[in-house]
Amino acid sequence: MKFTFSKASRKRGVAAVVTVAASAMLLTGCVAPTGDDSGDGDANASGSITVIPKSLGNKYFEASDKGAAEAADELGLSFTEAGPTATGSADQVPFIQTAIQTGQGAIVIAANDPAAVCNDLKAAQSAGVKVVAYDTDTDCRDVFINQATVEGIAQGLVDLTSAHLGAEGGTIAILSGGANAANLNAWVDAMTAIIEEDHPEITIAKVAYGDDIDEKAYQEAQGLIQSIPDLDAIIAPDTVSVKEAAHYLADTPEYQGKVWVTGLGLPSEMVEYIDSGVIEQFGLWNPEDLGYLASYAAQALINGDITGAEGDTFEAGKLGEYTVGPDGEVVLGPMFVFDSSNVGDFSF
Ligand code: RAM
Repeated sequence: MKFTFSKASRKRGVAAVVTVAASAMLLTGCVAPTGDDSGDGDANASGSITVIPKSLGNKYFEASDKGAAEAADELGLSFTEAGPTATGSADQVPFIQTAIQTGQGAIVIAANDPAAVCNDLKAAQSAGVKVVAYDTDTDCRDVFINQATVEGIAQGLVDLTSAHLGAEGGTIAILSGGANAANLNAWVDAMTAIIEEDHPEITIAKVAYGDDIDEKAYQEAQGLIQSIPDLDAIIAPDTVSVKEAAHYLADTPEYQGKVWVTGLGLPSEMVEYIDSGVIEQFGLWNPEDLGYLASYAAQALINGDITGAEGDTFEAGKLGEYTVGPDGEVVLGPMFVFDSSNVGDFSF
C-alpha cells in the first residue's frame, strides 16, 4: 500500500485518485508525486523521499512516519510512505523497486530482514538513490538512524525487570516481534548477555516471536503464560508484543499480579493497561522524532552535506545538530521510562 503526497498536494489537501495495482494500493495526489509539479509524472530525484516502514498499520510507524512527513514538509521534499501490511522478509522489496523506478532522492527504510532487502538497496544506491535505515539497521545503507543505543535499551529493560523481581529473582520469558529484525534481535541478545553476566538469579525460560502482528503476539503471550508454570515476568522489546501481552493479562485476571510484563511500548497504546494496573512501567523514545531525524539525514545525504562518514555533522531542524558516529550510526537519544506519573503526557 502506498500513499504519495507531493508538497503541493499536501498543502492543497488535494482529493486523491485511488488505483489498485499489483500487491500495492496506490493513493496518488492529483498532482505529480514529485516536487516539480510539472504534472508529467517524471520524478524530480533531488526533491523526493520514500519512507518504507516494517509494515503499515503499526502505530509505532504511523508515529515515526508522521515525524518524517513533518520534516519533509519543512524541507520542501515530496514525501511518499509505502510499505506492506505483513512483515515478511521480502515484503518490502516491491516498494524499494518502485522508489528506484520513480527516481526518488532517498529511501528511508526499517527493514524486517536486513539481508533480504540488501541487493535491492544496493541497486538503489547504484541508481543514485540515497539509503537511510531508521529504527532497525541493514548493511546496505548510507546511514542508520538509531533510536537509542542497543546497550542502553537492553540495560534499561533488564533493570526494570530486575527491580521488580528483587534479590530472589525469578523465571522470565522474552516475547519479541519479527524473528529476523536486526533491532529486536540485537536487544534480545544484549538482554540475554546482561542477564547471564550480571543476574544469576534470573532465568530466561523461552524466547518467542509475535512477528509484530497483533494476533500472533497475543497467541504467543498466551502460550508463554499458560505453558511456563513458574513464569514471573515477560520482557517484550517491541510495541506490538508488549501491547498484546498486556492485552492477554487484561483478559485473564487470574494471571495479574503473578506474571509481570514490561517492554517497549507506545504511551497511546499502553495507557489503558497502566491505568488499570495490569502493567506498571515500560520504555521507549519519541518515534516521531526518530522519523523527523531520518528525513533530515536523507536531505543531508541528497544535498551532499554528509556521506555517512564518522564525524559528519548535519542540522536536524527542531532537534538541532547531529553527528554521525562509528559505522554510519546516528543516535537519537536515551530510552525513556513511562509509568502512571507521565504516560498521559504523550500522544504518540
Ligand atoms: C515495533 C517494531 C519496531 C520497534 C518498536 C519498539 O513497533 O518492532 O521496529 O522499534 O516495536
